[in-house]
Amino acid sequence: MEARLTDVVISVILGGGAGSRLYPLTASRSKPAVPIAGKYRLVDIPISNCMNSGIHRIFVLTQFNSASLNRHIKNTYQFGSFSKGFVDIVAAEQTPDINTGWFQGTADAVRQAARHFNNQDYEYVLILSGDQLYQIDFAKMIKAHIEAKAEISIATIPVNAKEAQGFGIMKTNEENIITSFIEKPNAELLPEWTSDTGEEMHKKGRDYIASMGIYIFNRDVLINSLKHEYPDATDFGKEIIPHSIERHKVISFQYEGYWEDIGNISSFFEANLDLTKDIPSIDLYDTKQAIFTRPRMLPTAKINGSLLKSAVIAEGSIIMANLIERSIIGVRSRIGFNTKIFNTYVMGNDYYETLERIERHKQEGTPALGIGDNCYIDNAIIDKNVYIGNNVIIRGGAHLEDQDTDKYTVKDGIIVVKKFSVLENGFRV
Ligand code: ADQ
Ligand code: ADP
Repeated sequence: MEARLTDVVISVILGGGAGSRLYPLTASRSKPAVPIAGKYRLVDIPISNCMNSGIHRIFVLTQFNSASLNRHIKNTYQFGSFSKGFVDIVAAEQTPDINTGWFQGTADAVRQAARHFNNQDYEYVLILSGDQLYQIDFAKMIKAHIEAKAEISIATIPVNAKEAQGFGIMKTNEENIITSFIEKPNAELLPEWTSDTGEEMHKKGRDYIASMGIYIFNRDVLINSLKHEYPDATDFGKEIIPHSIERHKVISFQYEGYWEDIGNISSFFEANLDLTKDIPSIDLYDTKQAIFTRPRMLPTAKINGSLLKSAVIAEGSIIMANLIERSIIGVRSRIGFNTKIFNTYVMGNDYYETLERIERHKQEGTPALGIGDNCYIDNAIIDKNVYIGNNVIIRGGAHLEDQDTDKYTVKDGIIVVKKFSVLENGFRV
């Protein structure tokens, strides 16, 4: 099955629209390049799921093609000359013949990218979101799609009423054929959209069948829909899927494992901190469903006199801190003496400073790369390459209002320190 899958399926990953929901993490990088879990990037999740499912031809659609995303993809996903595998980045572009501008929405993005992928030999397209955390075997979904002789399949998950308002919600018949679909129904409409999701799900209040934004399309159905049937449709959830229910055989592939949409700061933060649990919802230690990333050849982490509780520490870190609790410390982090860190995702650094440079910072009283001495950090995301001095206090929480300054942003009580920010000695939020 594995060898065949990659011959008949190509995968298209929706790498992000305007990226405003993850601002400021997307201020200077495209969404697929946003770091997660101490050493990975967002795009590693859907790509790894494809690889583990035997799908090796992958297109990543992004609004801008940053140098770091390119380098990451090029240096991570290499296929031998005997493989047809590749991971290609397709950026929104303006060409002289078609005045494309930015991708308008998910369907528009795939329509424009079709000229890059449609010269491939394939029968099915797997369309994936770039901002979800899960480990799914797509081979099973494709098998179900083929066996049901479906034209479109949608991966679905039971959700509760509150969540249902943020998703595409559907009804199915006994053959799992989707009979109706509504994108993000408001509270008044909800009662009409409950389904029998089984006793176990019903007990948890998960009575709605939600689209995970993961689709399989037969080749001709996709190209026809985008080019001929709905040439002006910009979105799958709002337009293509609801219209297709009437014309095509669209089936639901129900999934009940861990799946988390991490499209905004608060869900991104929680999903990262979930990894500090004894048994996290996503298993990064399961080699059968490994999440891949760029091998960096970094030295080991070095820790001196710190108390670590539920801490995830990435390679290349140098830690003198007093206490780190329920936090993720990313690659090449440097954390000074007597510092305490709680409920925080420190993304780490892209480089080290030399000992001479660090000495000069000391003499000049300027912060060095990393986090200094005697700091207190709680409820925060510290983006890469920040220079945090000594005696700095960053205390997030419900008491803070949403705000955006040149050095940090507050969203839902979480303080996000921006990439390359310098927080001088004694700085307080
Ligand atoms: P949303 O997640 O709200 O709902 P959308 O904002 O369209 O849908 O994003 C889907 C994915 O595509 C995201 O990863 C996003 O970053 C990316 N994306 C958006 N615009 C893009 C563009 N122009 N170019 C490239 N990528 C882009 C969708 C479905 C719902 C379903 C949820 C599940 O519409 O029916 O329930 O996903 O999360
Ligand atoms: P990683 O995958 O380890 O996070 P990348 O290789 O994608 O890192 O990014 C490293 C980035 O850091 C590159 O853009 C590189 O140019 C940049 N970089 C390396 N050294 C320095 C430095 N001394 N100052 C500023 N940027 C640097």
